[in-house]
Amino acid sequence: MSFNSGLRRPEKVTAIVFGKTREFKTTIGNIISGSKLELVQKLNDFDLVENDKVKIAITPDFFDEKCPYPDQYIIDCMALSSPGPSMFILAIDSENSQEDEVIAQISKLHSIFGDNITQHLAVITHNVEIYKSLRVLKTRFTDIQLATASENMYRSCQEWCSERQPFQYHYENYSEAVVKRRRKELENMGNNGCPVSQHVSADVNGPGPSSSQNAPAETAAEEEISVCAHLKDNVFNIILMGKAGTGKSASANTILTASTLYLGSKQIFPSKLCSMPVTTTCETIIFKKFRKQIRLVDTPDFFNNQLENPQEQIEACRTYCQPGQCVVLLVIQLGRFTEGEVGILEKLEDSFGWKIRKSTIVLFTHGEGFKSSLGKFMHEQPPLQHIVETCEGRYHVFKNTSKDPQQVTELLKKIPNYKNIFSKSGAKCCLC
Ligand SMILES: Nc1nc2c(ncn2[C@@H]2O[C@H](COP(=O)(O)OP(=O)(O)OP(=O)(O)O)[C@@H](O)[C@H]2O)c(=O)[nH]1
Ligand SMILES: [Mg+2]
Repeated sequence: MSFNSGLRRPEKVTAIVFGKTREFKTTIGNIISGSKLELVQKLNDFDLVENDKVKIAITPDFFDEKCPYPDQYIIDCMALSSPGPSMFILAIDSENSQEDEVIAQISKLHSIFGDNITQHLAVITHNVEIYKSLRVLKTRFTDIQLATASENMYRSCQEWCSERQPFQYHYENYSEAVVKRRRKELENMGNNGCPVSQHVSADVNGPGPSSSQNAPAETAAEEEISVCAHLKDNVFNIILMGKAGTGKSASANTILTASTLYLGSKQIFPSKLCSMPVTTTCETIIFKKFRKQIRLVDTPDFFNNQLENPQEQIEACRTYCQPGQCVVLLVIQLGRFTEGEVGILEKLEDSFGWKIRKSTIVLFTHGEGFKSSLGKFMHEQPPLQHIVETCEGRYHVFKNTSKDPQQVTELLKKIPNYKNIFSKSGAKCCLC
C-alpha cells in the first residue's frame, strides 16, 4: 500500500472500518494496529480495538439490505467517533469485490455521511488483483485512496491522515443531540455492550418485555419514557400491523413505489398468497417524502401461532413504535374480517404498552375487488365498526393492484398531526 507522504503525523489514527465480512474488517484492524490486539471491546455489534497508536471501530455490515437497525448503527458509528474519525476504510474482501458492488457501497457511504467522505476514504483491497480490477474507481471517485492491505499500512495511514483535518460529521441526517446522547450511553456501557446503568423507565420493574406487557402506561408522559429510548432518531415511522395474509407487505410495497418512484420488478417486501406467514421478522426501509425521512416497518402477524419468536418481534417493533413519531396502519382485507381480528387493537395495545389507537389508521386492502358498500360492510360487522370508531373513524382503502400514487398521498394526509409532521418547519425541527 502506498499513500502520498506528508510531514505532520497525528498522535493516534482513528478509523472506522466498513465492509461486508467481519473477518476481513478485523484483519484490516489488526494490520493497521501492527499486532493482533488483545483488548476487543464489544459495543452492540461494533468491535473496538485500541492501542497507543490507533483506535479502530469495526462496524457491522451497513450494506446488507437486511441490516436490522441501519439508523441505530449509523448513530452508534457517529457517537463512537464523534466529532469525526481521521479516516474511513472500506475493506474489500475477495468475495465482494465486484466493481458495481463496491460503487454501491461507496455511494451508500456518500449518502449517509455526505460528500466529504470520499476525501477521507481509503478503499483497501484484499490483494493486488482486486486492486487492479478496481483502479477504475479512481475515475469516478477521484479523491479516494485505493490500496492493498500490507504490513506497513499503519505508517501509510498515519501519513495520509497527517495531510488532512479529521472528518467532521455534518448532522444533516442525524441530529447532533441524538448522537451526543448515544455517545453518553455508550460510554456507560461495559465491554460486553451491556448498559452499566439502565434507562429510566416508567415501569418500576425496569425495561423488558414482561413489564411493558403488564403495565400499559397511563399518561402521555409515561408513555414517552417507557418507549425504548435508544432510537429517538427523528425518522417518522409508518408501521404495518395485522393478521397474516391481509396485505401488509403488499401495502408497504405500494407506499414505497408511490413515494420513491421505485419501479424495479423485485418486491422490496416479499408478498404472496400462502397458508404460512410470509413475513416472519420486522423489516424496515427508509425513504424521503415531503422533506421528511420516513421508515416503513413491515411486521409479521405477532399473534400467529406459527411465528417462532413473537415476543422478540414485538420488542423489535417497539423500537420504531413511538408515540408522536409513528403511525400504525392496521391492515384488514376488505370482505374478509375474521374471528382472529376481533379485539386485535386491544391485543396490540397490551403488547406495545401504549394506546396505539391514537396513532392508528385502519387500512383496508383489496379495494379493487370490493363491489359492496363499505358503510354496509362495517355495519354488518360490529367488531370491525368498533375498531374503526376506536381509531376515531380513521380508515383508508388501498388497491394494491394499482400503481396510482394518489391513494398513498391520500393515506398520508390522514395521519394524525399530518400537517406538523410534514410541514417545512416541522421537518426542520425534527432534525434539530
Ligand atoms: N387483489 C389484491 N390482492 C392483494 C391486495 N393486497 C394484498 N394482496 C395479495 O394478498 C396476498 C397476501 O399479501 P401479503 O402482502 O403477503 O400479506 P401479509 O399481510 O404481508 O402476510 P404475512 O407476511 O404472511 O403476514 C398476496 O398474494 C398479495 O398480492 C390488494 O389490494 N388487491
Ligand atoms: Mg408480509
